[in-house]
Amino acid sequence: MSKRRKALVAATAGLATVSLGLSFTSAAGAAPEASATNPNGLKLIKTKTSLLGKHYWYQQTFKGLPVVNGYYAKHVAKDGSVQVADGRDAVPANLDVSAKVAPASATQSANATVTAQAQSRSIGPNKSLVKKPAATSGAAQLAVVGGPDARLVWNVTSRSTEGVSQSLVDAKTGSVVDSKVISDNVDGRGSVFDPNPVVSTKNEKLTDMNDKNQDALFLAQKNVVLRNLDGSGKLNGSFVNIKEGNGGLAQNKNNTFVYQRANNKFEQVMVYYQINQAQEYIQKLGFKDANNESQDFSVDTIRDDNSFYDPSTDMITTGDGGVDDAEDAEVIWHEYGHAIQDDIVPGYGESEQAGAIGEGFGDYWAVTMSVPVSKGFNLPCVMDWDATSYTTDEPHCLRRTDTGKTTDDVDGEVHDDGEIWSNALWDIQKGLGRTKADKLILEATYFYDPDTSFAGAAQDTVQAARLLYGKAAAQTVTDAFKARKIL
Ligand SMILES: [Ca+2]
Ligand SMILES: [Ca+2]
Ligand SMILES: [Ca+2]
Ligand SMILES: [Ca+2]
Ligand SMILES: [Zn+2]
Repeated sequence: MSKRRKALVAATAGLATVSLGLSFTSAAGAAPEASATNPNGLKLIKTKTSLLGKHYWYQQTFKGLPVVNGYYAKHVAKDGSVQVADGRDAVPANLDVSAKVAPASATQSANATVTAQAQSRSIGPNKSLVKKPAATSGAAQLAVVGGPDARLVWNVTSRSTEGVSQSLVDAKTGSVVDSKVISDNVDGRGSVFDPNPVVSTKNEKLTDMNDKNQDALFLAQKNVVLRNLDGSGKLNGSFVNIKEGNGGLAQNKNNTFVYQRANNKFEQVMVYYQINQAQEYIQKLGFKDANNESQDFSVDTIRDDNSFYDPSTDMITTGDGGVDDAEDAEVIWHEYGHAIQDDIVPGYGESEQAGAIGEGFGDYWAVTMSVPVSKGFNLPCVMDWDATSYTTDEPHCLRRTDTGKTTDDVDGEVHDDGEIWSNALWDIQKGLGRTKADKLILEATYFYDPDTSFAGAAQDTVQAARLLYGKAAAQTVTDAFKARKIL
């Protein structure tokens, strides 16, 4: 999070016509700790100590109200010499500080502005279909704006999909005079499994032990940078919003989120990190509108050994049955696969085969996301860690992308039949490499019908391969689908 700084303003600016409400009561350079030496209307808000001295930061106030962005700092060197940075804005001495507009209505106007701005900047052809960014009210605070347009305002902090916004609402007229996003995308720190402890330690013997901390699992954790956070101190950012979490939301004002797996907040960090990885990868492939939004998550909030994507609320929920689902990135990525498809094809999955393609794509997406971090270990095995709770065979896999199933094996259950589809996609990756495969598979998705069939979606995929990479690539894709008896 960066604080906006303005250029230093000369203390005498505008003094001819307006009063700063200041009177220096003693010579500059006197002991700064004594408030009597400072101009009136300053409130000490922070004292910092550096190698060379002390730094006193003051908020400018007017009739007891903060002056927006008005600051005053005193830097006192070890030898006692004082440097002043005066960022105060002039305020007319007769400015009336009684509000005419109620804080609730100021908040409402501010939120409407923030929502409209976020909406106008959101990307994608379906933006009218996606959920509106919701600005939620913070506390409105009465404040004063100085300078040539001095006025009394309500200072409203709102949150939207763009992060944290500050709006200034004229407290006399109710008009929004300024609204801007004040949070930056910041990096935080976290600790995760990547993709899961079975794969990263190549150990099929690990067990859940009812979510207990274990040395072997602690050693499987990896320190990572959490990118694109909005700086609010929560796991909320450009591509992920941890909206609900069992036991409360992870929060840290320094954006440091290091937990062990017995702490439910560990799963929240997993979701944040692994979804951000996925969306960054998608954008690197060139797709700027494949679920390019802050995807909502509800983490560990159901007791089932299950996770799901709910298209009606555009929310992914992960359960904590067996191994907490969100301790395995492949569960997270599988569900994100559904969110990607639902974002690209409104109403996706309206037929059994479309549903199977959805499951197969989710599994494939989990596997392809695992490729760079799995060092080749059991790549086609889906959810190696989560599956330790309910499988005895090693390797532990919920499903695989190399079962060899064909359409002869269709049984009408979407997850089972998804293995036919995921096997084809995996073969495409083996034939063309990860980047080309993922690019053409995502590209093809834009052409899917909501009720598409294996054959229909396969034809879209062949076509995407041909247009992106030519005849030979299209043939590789065709062969992959023929091997599954899809084409
Ligand atoms: Ca856990
Ligand atoms: Ca979404
Ligand atoms: Ca589980
Ligand atoms: Ca795996
Ligand atoms: Zn699924």
